[in-house]
Amino acid sequence: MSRFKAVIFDLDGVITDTAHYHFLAWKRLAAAQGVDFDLAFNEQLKGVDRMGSLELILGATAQHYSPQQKLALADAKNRHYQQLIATMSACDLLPGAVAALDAVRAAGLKIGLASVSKNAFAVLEMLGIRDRFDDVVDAATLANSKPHPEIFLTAAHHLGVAPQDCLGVEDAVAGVASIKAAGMVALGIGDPHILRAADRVIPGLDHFRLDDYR
Ligand code: B16
Ligand code: MG
Repeated sequence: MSRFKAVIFDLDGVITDTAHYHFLAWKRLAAAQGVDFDLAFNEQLKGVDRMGSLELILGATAQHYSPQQKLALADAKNRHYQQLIATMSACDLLPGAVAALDAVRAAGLKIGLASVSKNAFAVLEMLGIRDRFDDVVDAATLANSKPHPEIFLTAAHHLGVAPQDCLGVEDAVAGVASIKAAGMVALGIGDPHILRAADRVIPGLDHFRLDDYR
């Protein structure tokens, strides 16, 4: 018996490496605006929604852009991102992702997806795993981006499971903060020095074991 009733997964950087495509698209935009942008800065953008990411990238120069100009920049980034992910398929699932979903299902737990990406449904379809989730939160319905707990609380609510009975799985600092603010146990995917607030950190879902939490 698992101590959880549901596992709620992030998408980008956990199930598939779209984080890299977000990075490439933002990098081109930043260069065109004459703003410095590197992988270390990109770490701060993981789990942050599109307009929030743009504000962080523009930094102090954001005041020189009108709301319409910002929307145009965000749209351009998204079009570039969608070109980059257009050829995604099941080959782009990260190692251990399907096995982890299978293990959670076999244990009788509910499975949720908590991605702030408005492209999440399209990415799940391309990966061929949409039907493996009991609930996929629609990012367009959210008022708050991670690190606010809204997205993980919404997923738990849709699944009919209390937050304390949920395990949240995240690769982003903002995402782990969102899980902890929701009152859930946080499994970090990546570097324990970066994901300090997580209850446990593993390098990838190929190291995922539900038994670790008995
Ligand atoms: P979009 P997650 C997040 O997804 C990404 O980590 C973040 O880098 C991105 O800006 C955000 O989605 C919005 O994505 O522009 O496609 O709506 O990590 O919550 O799955
Ligand atoms: Mg992520």
